[in-house]
Amino acid sequence: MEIITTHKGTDFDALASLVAATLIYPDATPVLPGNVNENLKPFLAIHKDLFKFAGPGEINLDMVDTLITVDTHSWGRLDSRLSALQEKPDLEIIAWDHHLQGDMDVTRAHIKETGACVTLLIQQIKTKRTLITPIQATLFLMGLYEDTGNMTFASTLAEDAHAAGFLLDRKADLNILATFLKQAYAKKHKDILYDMIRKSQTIKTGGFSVAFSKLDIQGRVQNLAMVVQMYREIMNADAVFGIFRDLEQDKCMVIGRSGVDEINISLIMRSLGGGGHPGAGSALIKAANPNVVQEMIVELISGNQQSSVMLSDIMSYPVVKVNEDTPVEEVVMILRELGCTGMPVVDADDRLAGVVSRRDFKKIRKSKQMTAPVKAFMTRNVVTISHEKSAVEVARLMIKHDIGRVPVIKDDKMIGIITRSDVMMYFYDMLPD
Ligand SMILES: [Mn+2]
Repeated sequence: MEIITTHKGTDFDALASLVAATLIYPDATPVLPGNVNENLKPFLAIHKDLFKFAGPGEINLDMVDTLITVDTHSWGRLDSRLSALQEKPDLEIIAWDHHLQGDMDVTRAHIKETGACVTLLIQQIKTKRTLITPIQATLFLMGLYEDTGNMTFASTLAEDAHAAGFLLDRKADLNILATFLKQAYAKKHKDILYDMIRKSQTIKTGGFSVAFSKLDIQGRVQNLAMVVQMYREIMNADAVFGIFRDLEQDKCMVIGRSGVDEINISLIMRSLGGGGHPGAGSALIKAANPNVVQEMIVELISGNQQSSVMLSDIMSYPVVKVNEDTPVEEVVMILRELGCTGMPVVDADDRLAGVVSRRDFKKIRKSKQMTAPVKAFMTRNVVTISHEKSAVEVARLMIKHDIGRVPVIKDDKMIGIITRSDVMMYFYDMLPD
């Protein structure tokens, strides 16, 4: 006998993957865990007859020879009534998962870090040309939207968007989708969100703004991750962390979201004993003080920054510069030869005195001004940046001052210059090795 199951606290991605797997393995029995996510209940209440799920208690485990698991491949995340399967030595395990971590001894793995797990199954359905109904397409799209935050989470891949396009082609109903996905926000979530904003604290680290909110919560609150996602959108920070302390159980739930590559939530959460994706993840820490948890995260982020790219790695050097006494006509010639629009000007001690660009020479009216020293025409208030700063900070300076060239300063000396194309190369990951 073959069974398909997914993780407890089943969310839309897990449910969608479970149903999608029944199309790929028509002979297998889908087993829905006893404990499902709160926002799934109204959907299941209406659609129950459509999907013939078995309960974990109804399965005779002695008969099971193949376990197909979706959206998880960790024994601890399955309904505990299935845990005896762990003892079966010749159990065949097929896993479809978008989490890389898992402790199952998998026979056949379909594991890839996509935004939603259901994407992996949809790809298979697409290849096999399996027919799907509009209702199935709607459910699959709900899973896809929920796990990718409507395609906005950094973990979203092109594959997820292709899968969404396929489902819309198969008549997924966006009205139904909006109805059921919206239910995720109950009054409790709204209260938590308000509380998070009220207690929010933004910290600057490594050129990034990171918002933290620490709250005490009572009992189990489902869908905290979506609240944290809304919190990120409102705070407009590069990364956010919600630290939720359950006083009764003496544990902290940490949920993180990041919109920048440099802050990898998966790495941070793994250091805290949890897991996730680069853009989203969580960890459950026993007997922890929320302030200490926050300090740990700040330390992990600043640690990450050190290993990331420094300005000195992306800047252009050596810098072509001129002395402030150089005649204008000579500077004009140098600029023309190099094909650049401007360059830095230094004093006799090789300290940055200003910058000059072709624009500055528009002020020239008389021909004898061409022999005047360049210092008469250069711009003296130069925006510079310290060599320890990040690429994000230099990009912000360029936007703020509308400049395309920022000298990099170390110990009072100019060691290089950052241009727009240097920054572009960095952001689009085109750095030479
Ligand atoms: Mn998932």
